[in-house]
Amino acid sequence: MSKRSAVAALAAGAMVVVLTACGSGGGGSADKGSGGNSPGGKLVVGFSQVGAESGWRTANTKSVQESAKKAGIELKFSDAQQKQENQIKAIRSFIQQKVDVIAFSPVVESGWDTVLKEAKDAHIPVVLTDRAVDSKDESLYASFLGSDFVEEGRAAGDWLVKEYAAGSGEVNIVQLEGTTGSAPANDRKSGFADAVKGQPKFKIVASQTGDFTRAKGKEVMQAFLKSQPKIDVLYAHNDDMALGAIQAIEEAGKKPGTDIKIVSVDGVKDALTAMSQGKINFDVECNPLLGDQLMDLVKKVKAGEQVPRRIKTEEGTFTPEQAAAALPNRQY
Ligand code: GYE
Repeated sequence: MSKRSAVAALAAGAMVVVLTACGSGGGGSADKGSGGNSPGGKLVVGFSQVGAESGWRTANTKSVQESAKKAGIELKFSDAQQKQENQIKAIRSFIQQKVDVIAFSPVVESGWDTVLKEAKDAHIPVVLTDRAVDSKDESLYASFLGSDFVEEGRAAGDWLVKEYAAGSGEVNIVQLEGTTGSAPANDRKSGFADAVKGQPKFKIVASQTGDFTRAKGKEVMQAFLKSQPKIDVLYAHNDDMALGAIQAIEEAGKKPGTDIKIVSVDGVKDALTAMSQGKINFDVECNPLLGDQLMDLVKKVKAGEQVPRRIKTEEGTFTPEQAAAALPNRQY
């Protein structure tokens, strides 16, 4: 599936490279045993997912589950509902069950050292996927597979700089931030700030978290519209918040994409549809289809093979024309 989406995006003129490595072996029934190299030699992986907060996340979960099945890996899946304490509990339970490998997407960057040390002491390797941790001790995890969120933020900012080229007046920006303390919120914010810094005409007049959800994106945008007399641009850290904000803007009698320009991140189908209707002006792609690469990584880690510390997903960007061209083949 990742290959197909890459082809679609390439056809649309966006630069998308998905490094895919398919696992082998058939699917099969789940092993309810105490885990760890279950009978039949099936690899058991404990996977702690952030939640189901966005279209990106839903696509990511589906990709991981389908790829595990395809690779003949038993996946113990746990949804943390955007709470770190739930992820810590899930990881402890995976340790108890003696899974072969633990994979997880950390909801926030800080506060993982203790539980990761517990996994290390139990000799269970950990692979990070999608989001990073800020642990200084690199021996606490084997590898990190995911996007470069700083680059994504920078791409959003670079677009803005081009859009408002020399001569244009003051540009008031409101920012919808992702989950507080999460790697994509921290990095998309800093990458964007970096791209517009040194150009005083760009003013971030309000910035608040919308927790990566549509409902919160709408709510916070409503508040921005009330408190800010002039908003030129909305920068949303993900598409779901942008889509919620679009509703708020329309309900306030304004035209999204025209009265307020919108730049967002993810590139999910609903956002590409909104783009083709002129409601989002620029979207930076973040690829959720990490399943095949993750399963390949997990197998290598379990086999004791050398793996890269950091595996980056390469991504592109969408203009409205590119979005319209990519839409018919978009999988998520
Ligand atoms: O952009 C957002 C999701 O971590 C890259 O999490 C992911 C982000 C994604 O909720 O939609």
